[in-house]
Amino acid sequence: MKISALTIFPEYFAPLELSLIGKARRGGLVDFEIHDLRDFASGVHKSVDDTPYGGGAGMVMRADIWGEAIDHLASKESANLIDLVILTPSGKRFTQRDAEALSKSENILFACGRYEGIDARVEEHYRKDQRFRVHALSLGDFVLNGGEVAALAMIESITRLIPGVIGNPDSLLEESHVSEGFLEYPVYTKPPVWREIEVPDVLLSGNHAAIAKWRSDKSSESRD
Ligand code: JCQ
Repeated sequence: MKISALTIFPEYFAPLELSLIGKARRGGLVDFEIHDLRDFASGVHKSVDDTPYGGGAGMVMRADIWGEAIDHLASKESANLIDLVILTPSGKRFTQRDAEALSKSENILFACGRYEGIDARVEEHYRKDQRFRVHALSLGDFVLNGGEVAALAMIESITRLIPGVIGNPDSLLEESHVSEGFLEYPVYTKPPVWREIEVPDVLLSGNHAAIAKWRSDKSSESRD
């Protein structure tokens, strides 16, 4: 799988070298290419934004620069289909289901916007382009300064589902319930009493059927 990102802050993606994801990359299970959008800007100032039509505060990222960048990156790819992910607070909420679907993609391109967003014609244009499957996605109902942190979170959730990235695939099987609307259950380890708080008796009972039932009951309890 090849994952690319277009951003004006490539340094945000440094953590992809770390931990399990870094190991997956070094092992050839996933390939990352981080590109600076500013490389596709012209003029002395290399400006990527301009004032919004209709007025209002802030700046909007220019469609022509995004178009040049996306076309250039796509022209170098061999995949027939590129999953173009546009990070935006107004997008569809990203879930474990989306992570599972995208973990089967051959080629994903994350478009990380800044300022008040990307000119809406970029999404419209690539939705009509047969080479792309466009996903406008959000991490949640809050505003970030840019799409980079949202992209990093999605990249982590997608890459850990690639076969071979996680050493013990049993842990993936157990958490597959997460995508079916179940929450995980509370977990404990030694010592059995900590600051006067005891581990639930059932977990020390050795009764595996009772433990499974307790965990299932706890899993469906909501936290909010
Ligand atoms: C992503 N949840 C929040 C901010 C506009 C592309 O348009 C915009 C993108 C951003 C950055 O993304 C987020 C976000 N998921 O804020 C404004």
